[in-house]
Amino acid sequence: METVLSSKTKTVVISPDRPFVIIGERINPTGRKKLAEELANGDFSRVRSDALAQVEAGAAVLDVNAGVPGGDEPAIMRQAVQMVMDTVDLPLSIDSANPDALEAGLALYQGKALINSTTGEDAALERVLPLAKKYGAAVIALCNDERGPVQDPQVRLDIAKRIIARAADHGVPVEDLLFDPLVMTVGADSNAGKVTLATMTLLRAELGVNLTAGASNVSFGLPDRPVLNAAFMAMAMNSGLNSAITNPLEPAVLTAILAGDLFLGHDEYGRMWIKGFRKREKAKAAAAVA
Ligand code: THG
Repeated sequence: METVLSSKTKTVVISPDRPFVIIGERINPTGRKKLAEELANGDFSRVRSDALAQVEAGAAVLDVNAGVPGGDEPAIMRQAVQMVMDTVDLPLSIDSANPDALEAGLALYQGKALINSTTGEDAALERVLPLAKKYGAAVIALCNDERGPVQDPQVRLDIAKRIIARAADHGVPVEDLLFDPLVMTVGADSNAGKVTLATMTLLRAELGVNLTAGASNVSFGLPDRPVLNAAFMAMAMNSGLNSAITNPLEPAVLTAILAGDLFLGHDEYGRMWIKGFRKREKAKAAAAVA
């Protein structure tokens, strides 16, 4: 199962047989007051610096979310996508629950983008699947529907099956779907981690599909989030997660991903692990001199 994304000149393949794909989460004003203010005022300089920093840290795809409270989301999305395209050359994940904002980003994006996202709700599927078809984009499919998130892996699997059927009706193949098992904080429900991990295992075993997740959600509201995010990432990779919307600038998360790839046989001779080690040593040395 290969999900292919592309920018003007770069192709990224998400597959169970390949290294984990990091989708950088940082271009998102949720929980970032300063960024939200800047976006509302037409200042996209932090979008540029966040794009550069995440790519340098190892992101293969960048998520772009323009959801500023009270803001003109389609207009902000357009400008943010343009800024990212002008800055870096890699596939984008266009992140919005608003179909107009999704289309604003898709219409000017040059490449095969990732639409983030549709749910299994009829209304969402009927709006988002035609966009995927029209723009040749891949889509993240959230495993929830009219009922909201259900704490039962079997229900999440059934929703995924239904999304596959509806996507086929619209001419969107299963390879162009990335399933999101729904990551919610264990700070609110101590079973949330277990349910999500079981959903990943079930989706992989029953459907063989590619997966992605908003992995940092798992620790909302708790202290020492990077440690939790890193531990969750390693467990999730072993449950079949092969891409995630996460923060590559967080060293604990990045090293957990590199270690996961090594342990899962996706890093021959430990090349990526050793390269990452050298990069960290170099950064340490540079910081000591400064
Ligand atoms: N699934 C899919 N898409 C998603 C999510 C998901 N997109 C949004 C979100 N969830 C994933 N992205 C983030 C981005 C940031 C954070 C968590 C998830 C985060 N931010 C810090 C905070 O809010 O405290 C702020 C960081 C900062 O201050 O710099 O935790 O589940 N398909």
